[in-house]
Amino acid sequence: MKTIFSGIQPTGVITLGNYIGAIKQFIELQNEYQCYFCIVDQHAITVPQDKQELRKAIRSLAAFYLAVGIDPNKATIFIQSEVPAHAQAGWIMQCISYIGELERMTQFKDKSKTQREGVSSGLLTYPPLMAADILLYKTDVVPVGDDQKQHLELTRDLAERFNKRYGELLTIPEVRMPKAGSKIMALQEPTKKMSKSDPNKKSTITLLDDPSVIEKKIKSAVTDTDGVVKYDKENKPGISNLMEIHSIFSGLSFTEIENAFKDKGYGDFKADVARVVLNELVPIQNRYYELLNSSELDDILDEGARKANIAANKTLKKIENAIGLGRKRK
Ligand code: ATP
Ligand code: LTN
Repeated sequence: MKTIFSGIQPTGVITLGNYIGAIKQFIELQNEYQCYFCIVDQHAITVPQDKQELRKAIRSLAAFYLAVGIDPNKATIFIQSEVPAHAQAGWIMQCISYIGELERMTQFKDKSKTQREGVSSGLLTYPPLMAADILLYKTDVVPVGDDQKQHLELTRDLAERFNKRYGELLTIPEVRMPKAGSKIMALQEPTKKMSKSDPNKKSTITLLDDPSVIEKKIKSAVTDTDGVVKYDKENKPGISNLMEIHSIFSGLSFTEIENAFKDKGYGDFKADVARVVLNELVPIQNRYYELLNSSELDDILDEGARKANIAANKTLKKIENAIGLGRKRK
Protein backbone atom coordinates (compact mmCIF):
# COMPACT_ATOMS: atom_id res chain seq x y z
CA MET A 1 0.00 0.00 0.00
CA LYS A 2 1.34 3.43 -0.91
CA THR A 3 1.84 6.10 1.75
CA ILE A 4 0.43 9.61 2.03
CA PHE A 5 1.76 12.31 4.34
CA SER A 6 0.50 15.84 4.79
CA GLY A 7 0.61 18.53 7.44
CA ILE A 8 -1.22 21.69 8.38
CA GLN A 9 0.12 24.40 10.67
CA PRO A 10 -1.86 25.19 13.83
CA THR A 11 -1.65 28.92 13.18
CA GLY A 12 -5.33 29.82 13.58
CA VAL A 13 -8.67 28.34 12.66
CA ILE A 14 -8.50 26.50 9.34
CA THR A 15 -9.98 28.30 6.37
CA LEU A 16 -12.10 27.32 3.43
CA GLY A 17 -8.81 27.38 1.45
CA ASN A 18 -7.20 24.75 3.71
CA TYR A 19 -10.37 22.67 3.57
CA ILE A 20 -10.65 22.71 -0.21
CA GLY A 21 -6.93 22.66 -1.07
CA ALA A 22 -5.76 20.07 1.42
CA ILE A 23 -8.31 18.44 3.72
CA LYS A 24 -10.87 17.39 1.13
CA GLN A 25 -8.09 15.42 -0.59
CA PHE A 26 -7.20 13.74 2.72
CA ILE A 27 -10.72 12.38 3.07
CA GLU A 28 -10.74 11.00 -0.47
CA LEU A 29 -7.35 9.37 -0.11
CA GLN A 30 -7.68 7.64 3.25
CA ASN A 31 -9.36 4.57 1.74
CA GLU A 32 -6.64 3.85 -0.80
CA TYR A 33 -3.43 4.77 1.03
CA GLN A 34 -1.70 4.41 4.34
CA CYS A 35 -2.13 7.98 5.59
CA TYR A 36 -0.31 10.17 8.10
CA PHE A 37 -1.94 13.53 8.83
CA CYS A 38 0.19 15.74 11.01
CA ILE A 39 -0.39 18.90 13.03
CA VAL A 40 2.91 20.66 12.33
CA ASP A 41 3.28 22.73 15.49
CA GLN A 42 7.06 23.04 15.10
CA HIS A 43 6.52 24.71 11.74
CA ALA A 44 4.07 27.13 13.37
CA ILE A 45 6.74 28.56 15.71
CA THR A 46 8.89 29.79 12.82
CA VAL A 47 6.90 33.00 13.36
CA PRO A 48 5.95 34.30 16.84
CA GLN A 49 2.97 32.52 18.41
CA ASP A 50 1.06 33.20 21.58
CA LYS A 51 1.37 30.16 23.89
CA GLN A 52 -2.35 29.88 24.74
CA GLU A 53 -3.41 30.42 21.14
CA LEU A 54 -0.97 27.81 19.86
CA ARG A 55 -2.23 25.20 22.34
CA LYS A 56 -5.79 26.00 21.35
CA ALA A 57 -5.03 25.82 17.63
CA ILE A 58 -3.31 22.42 17.95
CA ARG A 59 -6.33 20.85 19.63
CA SER A 60 -8.71 22.63 17.31
CA LEU A 61 -6.94 21.28 14.22
CA ALA A 62 -7.00 17.74 15.64
CA ALA A 63 -10.76 18.05 16.26
CA PHE A 64 -11.21 19.32 12.69
CA TYR A 65 -9.29 16.41 11.20
CA LEU A 66 -11.87 14.13 12.79
CA ALA A 67 -14.92 16.34 12.27
CA VAL A 68 -14.38 16.56 8.51
CA GLY A 69 -14.36 12.79 8.26
CA ILE A 70 -10.81 11.51 8.67
CA ASP A 71 -11.17 8.08 10.23
CA PRO A 72 -8.54 7.38 12.93
CA ASN A 73 -8.89 3.66 12.22
CA LYS A 74 -7.64 4.26 8.70
CA ALA A 75 -5.30 7.24 9.09
CA THR A 76 -2.71 8.18 11.70
CA ILE A 77 -3.36 11.63 13.15
CA PHE A 78 -0.59 13.08 15.31
CA ILE A 79 1.23 16.18 16.56
CA GLN A 80 4.69 16.83 15.09
CA SER A 81 6.38 17.80 18.39
CA GLU A 82 5.26 14.48 19.93
CA VAL A 83 7.48 12.64 17.44
CA PRO A 84 11.07 13.82 18.12
CA ALA A 85 12.40 12.10 14.99
CA HIS A 86 11.03 15.05 12.95
CA ALA A 87 13.36 17.56 14.58
CA GLN A 88 16.24 15.09 14.46
CA ALA A 89 15.81 14.33 10.76
CA GLY A 90 15.07 18.01 10.16
CA TRP A 91 18.57 18.85 11.37
CA ILE A 92 20.09 16.32 8.99
CA MET A 93 18.06 17.73 6.09
CA GLN A 94 19.29 21.22 7.01
CA CYS A 95 22.83 19.96 6.73
CA ILE A 96 22.28 18.88 3.14
CA SER A 97 20.36 22.06 2.17
CA TYR A 98 22.11 25.07 0.66
CA ILE A 99 21.35 28.52 2.06
CA GLY A 100 20.83 29.83 -1.49
CA GLU A 101 18.08 27.36 -2.33
CA LEU A 102 16.29 28.12 0.96
CA GLU A 103 16.47 31.86 0.32
CA ARG A 104 14.77 31.31 -3.04
CA MET A 105 11.61 29.83 -1.49
CA THR A 106 8.71 32.19 -2.15
CA GLN A 107 7.04 31.42 1.19
CA PHE A 108 10.26 32.50 2.95
CA LYS A 109 10.47 35.68 0.86
CA ASP A 110 6.80 36.54 1.52
CA LYS A 111 6.77 35.75 5.23
CA SER A 112 10.13 37.35 5.99
CA LYS A 113 8.88 40.61 4.44
CA THR A 114 6.00 40.91 6.92
CA GLN A 115 7.87 39.96 10.11
CA ARG A 116 8.02 42.93 12.44
CA GLU A 117 9.95 41.26 15.25
CA GLY A 118 12.89 40.01 13.19
CA VAL A 119 13.11 37.03 10.88
CA SER A 120 13.94 33.78 12.70
CA SER A 121 16.42 31.38 11.19
CA GLY A 122 13.66 28.78 11.55
CA LEU A 123 11.69 30.58 8.87
CA LEU A 124 14.59 29.97 6.49
CA THR A 125 15.11 26.34 7.54
CA TYR A 126 11.39 25.54 7.47
CA PRO A 127 11.58 23.52 4.19
CA PRO A 128 14.23 21.00 5.38
CA LEU A 129 11.98 20.27 8.39
CA MET A 130 9.07 19.78 6.01
CA ALA A 131 11.26 17.45 3.93
CA ALA A 132 12.04 15.46 7.08
CA ASP A 133 8.30 15.18 7.89
CA ILE A 134 7.68 13.67 4.50
CA LEU A 135 10.76 11.50 4.06
CA LEU A 136 10.55 9.81 7.47
CA TYR A 137 7.41 7.96 6.40
CA LYS A 138 8.73 6.83 2.98
CA THR A 139 5.92 8.93 1.58
CA ASP A 140 4.84 8.32 -2.00
CA VAL A 141 2.29 11.13 -2.34
CA VAL A 142 1.85 14.51 -0.60
CA PRO A 143 -1.58 16.16 -0.98
CA VAL A 144 -1.24 19.95 -0.65
CA GLY A 145 -2.45 23.21 -2.18
CA ASP A 146 -0.64 25.08 -4.94
CA ASP A 147 1.49 27.22 -2.59
CA GLN A 148 3.41 24.14 -1.38
CA LYS A 149 4.54 22.98 -4.83
CA GLN A 150 7.93 24.65 -4.49
CA HIS A 151 8.56 23.07 -1.07
CA LEU A 152 7.76 19.68 -2.56
CA GLU A 153 10.23 20.23 -5.39
CA LEU A 154 12.90 21.03 -2.80
CA THR A 155 11.97 17.91 -0.79
CA ARG A 156 12.51 15.83 -3.92
CA ASP A 157 15.85 17.53 -4.59
CA LEU A 158 17.01 16.92 -1.01
CA ALA A 159 15.97 13.26 -1.13
CA GLU A 160 17.82 12.78 -4.43
CA ARG A 161 20.89 14.55 -3.05
CA PHE A 162 20.81 12.36 0.06
CA ASN A 163 20.45 9.17 -1.99
CA LYS A 164 23.35 10.15 -4.24
CA ARG A 165 25.62 10.88 -1.29
CA TYR A 166 24.66 8.11 1.10
CA GLY A 167 22.98 5.38 -0.96
CA GLU A 168 19.44 4.79 -2.24
CA LEU A 169 17.43 5.02 0.97
CA LEU A 170 14.80 7.71 0.67
CA THR A 171 11.57 7.49 -1.32
CA ILE A 172 11.11 10.40 -3.76
CA PRO A 173 7.61 11.79 -3.11
CA GLU A 174 5.10 13.10 -5.66
CA VAL A 175 2.94 16.17 -5.10
CA ARG A 176 -0.85 15.86 -5.44
CA MET A 177 -3.06 18.89 -5.89
CA PRO A 178 -6.85 19.01 -6.18
CA LYS A 179 -8.20 19.26 -9.74
CA ALA A 180 -10.09 22.40 -8.74
CA GLY A 181 -9.51 24.73 -5.81
CA SER A 182 -5.76 24.35 -5.34
CA LYS A 183 -5.63 28.11 -4.70
CA ILE A 184 -8.70 29.70 -3.16
CA MET A 185 -8.34 33.47 -3.15
CA ALA A 186 -8.85 36.06 -0.42
CA LEU A 187 -12.43 37.41 -0.57
CA GLN A 188 -11.35 41.05 -0.26
CA GLU A 189 -8.28 40.72 -2.52
CA PRO A 190 -9.04 37.98 -5.05
CA THR A 191 -5.55 38.11 -6.55
CA LYS A 192 -4.00 36.94 -3.24
CA LYS A 193 -4.41 33.50 -1.66
CA MET A 194 -6.78 33.03 1.27
CA SER A 195 -4.60 32.52 4.36
CA LYS A 196 -5.25 31.53 7.96
CA SER A 197 -2.99 34.25 9.24
CA ASP A 198 -4.41 37.08 7.09
CA PRO A 199 -5.11 40.00 9.45
CA ASN A 200 -8.09 41.02 7.30
CA LYS A 201 -10.75 38.68 8.70
CA LYS A 202 -13.21 39.67 5.96
CA SER A 203 -10.92 37.99 3.44
CA THR A 204 -11.06 34.52 4.95
CA ILE A 205 -13.88 32.13 5.77
CA THR A 206 -12.88 29.98 8.69
CA LEU A 207 -14.54 26.67 9.38
CA LEU A 208 -15.73 28.07 12.70
CA ASP A 209 -17.40 31.22 11.43
CA ASP A 210 -21.09 31.46 12.31
CA PRO A 211 -23.40 30.77 9.35
CA SER A 212 -24.56 34.40 9.45
CA VAL A 213 -20.93 35.61 9.36
CA ILE A 214 -20.16 33.33 6.40
CA GLU A 215 -23.19 34.73 4.54
CA LYS A 216 -22.02 38.28 5.27
CA LYS A 217 -18.42 37.63 4.19
CA ILE A 218 -19.53 36.08 0.90
CA LYS A 219 -22.00 38.91 0.33
CA SER A 220 -19.25 41.51 0.75
CA ALA A 221 -16.65 39.62 -1.33
CA VAL A 222 -14.96 41.92 -3.86
CA THR A 223 -16.23 41.30 -7.41
CA ASP A 224 -16.57 43.62 -10.43
CA THR A 225 -19.14 45.90 -11.96
CA ASP A 226 -20.19 44.11 -15.16
CA GLY A 227 -22.81 41.98 -13.39
CA VAL A 228 -22.29 38.77 -15.39
CA VAL A 229 -21.61 35.44 -13.65
CA LYS A 230 -18.85 34.14 -15.91
CA TYR A 231 -15.59 32.28 -15.27
CA ASP A 232 -12.70 34.51 -16.32
CA LYS A 233 -9.85 34.32 -13.83
CA GLU A 234 -7.86 37.11 -15.40
CA ASN A 235 -10.52 39.79 -15.74
CA LYS A 236 -13.03 38.63 -13.11
CA PRO A 237 -10.91 37.14 -10.31
CA GLY A 238 -13.54 37.71 -7.58
CA ILE A 239 -16.45 36.08 -9.42
CA SER A 240 -14.19 33.27 -10.68
CA ASN A 241 -13.07 32.53 -7.12
CA LEU A 242 -16.68 32.37 -5.92
CA MET A 243 -17.56 30.15 -8.89
CA GLU A 244 -14.72 27.81 -7.99
CA ILE A 245 -16.02 27.60 -4.41
CA HIS A 246 -19.59 27.05 -5.64
CA SER A 247 -18.52 24.33 -8.06
CA ILE A 248 -16.56 22.43 -5.42
CA PHE A 249 -19.48 22.36 -2.99
CA SER A 250 -22.36 21.99 -5.48
CA GLY A 251 -20.66 19.65 -7.93
CA LEU A 252 -21.89 21.86 -10.83
CA SER A 253 -19.54 22.75 -13.69
CA PHE A 254 -18.69 26.38 -14.49
CA THR A 255 -20.99 26.27 -17.53
CA GLU A 256 -23.85 24.94 -15.43
CA ILE A 257 -23.33 27.72 -12.89
CA GLU A 258 -23.14 30.34 -15.66
CA ASN A 259 -26.43 29.06 -17.11
CA ALA A 260 -28.16 28.91 -13.73
CA PHE A 261 -27.34 32.58 -13.02
CA LYS A 262 -27.67 33.95 -16.57
CA ASP A 263 -30.54 36.28 -15.79
CA LYS A 264 -29.71 36.88 -12.16
CA GLY A 265 -27.50 39.37 -10.34
CA TYR A 266 -24.44 38.90 -8.13
CA GLY A 267 -26.68 39.11 -5.04
CA ASP A 268 -28.54 35.92 -5.98
CA PHE A 269 -25.32 34.19 -6.96
CA LYS A 270 -23.56 35.07 -3.70
CA ALA A 271 -26.56 33.89 -1.67
CA ASP A 272 -26.34 30.55 -3.45
CA VAL A 273 -22.59 30.28 -2.83
CA ALA A 274 -23.30 30.76 0.88
CA ARG A 275 -26.07 28.15 0.74
CA VAL A 276 -23.88 25.41 -0.79
CA VAL A 277 -20.97 26.19 1.54
CA LEU A 278 -23.13 26.12 4.68
CA ASN A 279 -24.76 22.88 3.60
CA GLU A 280 -21.42 21.16 4.05
CA LEU A 281 -19.90 23.22 6.88
CA VAL A 282 -22.72 23.25 9.43
CA PRO A 283 -22.64 19.47 10.10
CA ILE A 284 -18.82 19.67 10.37
CA GLN A 285 -19.13 22.44 12.95
CA ASN A 286 -21.57 20.39 15.01
CA ARG A 287 -19.24 17.37 15.07
CA TYR A 288 -16.27 19.63 15.83
CA TYR A 289 -17.82 21.00 19.02
CA GLU A 290 -18.69 17.49 20.21
CA LEU A 291 -15.09 16.33 19.73
CA LEU A 292 -13.13 19.34 20.94
CA ASN A 293 -13.20 18.64 24.67
CA SER A 294 -13.57 14.89 24.51
CA SER A 295 -11.06 12.44 25.96
CA GLU A 296 -11.56 10.45 22.76
CA LEU A 297 -9.55 13.15 20.98
CA ASP A 298 -6.62 12.68 23.39
CA ASP A 299 -6.76 8.91 23.00
CA ILE A 300 -6.62 9.24 19.21
CA LEU A 301 -3.65 11.63 19.38
CA ASP A 302 -1.82 9.32 21.84
CA GLU A 303 -2.31 6.37 19.54
CA GLY A 304 -1.30 8.48 16.52
CA ALA A 305 1.94 9.57 18.22
CA ARG A 306 2.69 5.95 19.18
CA LYS A 307 2.30 4.70 15.61
CA ALA A 308 4.12 7.67 14.05
CA ASN A 309 7.06 7.30 16.47
CA ILE A 310 7.53 3.67 15.46
CA ALA A 311 7.49 4.42 11.72
CA ALA A 312 9.61 7.58 11.94
CA ASN A 313 12.28 6.10 14.24
CA LYS A 314 12.80 3.20 11.88
CA THR A 315 13.70 5.53 9.00
CA LEU A 316 15.68 7.89 11.24
CA LYS A 317 17.92 5.01 12.38
CA LYS A 318 18.58 4.07 8.75
CA ILE A 319 19.37 7.68 7.84
CA GLU A 320 21.79 8.07 10.77
CA ASN A 321 23.42 4.79 9.94
CA ALA A 322 23.87 5.72 6.29
CA ILE A 323 25.60 8.97 7.29
CA GLY A 324 27.78 7.45 10.01
CA LEU A 325 26.26 9.23 13.00
CA GLY A 326 26.55 7.60 16.42
CA ARG A 327 28.31 4.29 16.76
CA LYS A 328 27.96 0.58 16.23
CA ARG A 329 28.43 -1.59 19.34
CA LYS A 330 31.55 -3.73 19.37
P1 ATP B 1 -0.61 30.51 7.17
O1 ATP B 1 -1.45 31.72 6.87
O2 ATP B 1 -0.30 30.33 8.63
O3 ATP B 1 0.59 30.37 6.28
P2 ATP B 1 -2.21 28.83 5.51
O4 ATP B 1 -3.65 29.19 5.49
O5 ATP B 1 -1.40 29.24 4.33
O6 ATP B 1 -1.56 29.27 6.85
P3 ATP B 1 -1.07 26.19 5.87
O7 ATP B 1 -1.12 25.56 7.20
O8 ATP B 1 0.22 26.81 5.44
O9 ATP B 1 -2.22 27.27 5.70
O10 ATP B 1 -1.50 25.14 4.76
C1 ATP B 1 -2.24 23.97 4.97
C2 ATP B 1 -2.63 23.37 3.65
O11 ATP B 1 -3.65 24.17 3.04
C3 ATP B 1 -1.51 23.30 2.61
O12 ATP B 1 -1.61 22.10 1.88
C4 ATP B 1 -1.75 24.47 1.71
O13 ATP B 1 -1.25 24.29 0.41
C5 ATP B 1 -3.28 24.52 1.71
N1 ATP B 1 -3.77 25.87 1.46
C6 ATP B 1 -3.50 26.98 2.19
N2 ATP B 1 -4.16 28.05 1.70
C7 ATP B 1 -4.85 27.60 0.60
C8 ATP B 1 -5.70 28.23 -0.35
N3 ATP B 1 -5.97 29.52 -0.27
N4 ATP B 1 -6.24 27.47 -1.33
C9 ATP B 1 -5.99 26.15 -1.42
N5 ATP B 1 -5.17 25.50 -0.55
C10 ATP B 1 -4.62 26.20 0.45
N1 LTN C 1 4.57 23.75 4.74
C1 LTN C 1 3.21 23.34 4.83
C2 LTN C 1 2.89 22.58 6.07
C3 LTN C 1 3.69 21.33 6.15
C4 LTN C 1 3.53 20.19 5.31
C5 LTN C 1 4.50 19.26 5.77
C6 LTN C 1 2.68 19.88 4.25
C7 LTN C 1 4.70 21.07 7.00
N2 LTN C 1 5.18 19.83 6.80
C8 LTN C 1 4.64 18.02 5.15
C9 LTN C 1 2.84 18.63 3.64
C10 LTN C 1 3.81 17.72 4.08
C11 LTN C 1 2.35 24.60 4.75
O1 LTN C 1 2.75 25.65 5.07
N3 LTN C 1 1.16 24.43 4.34
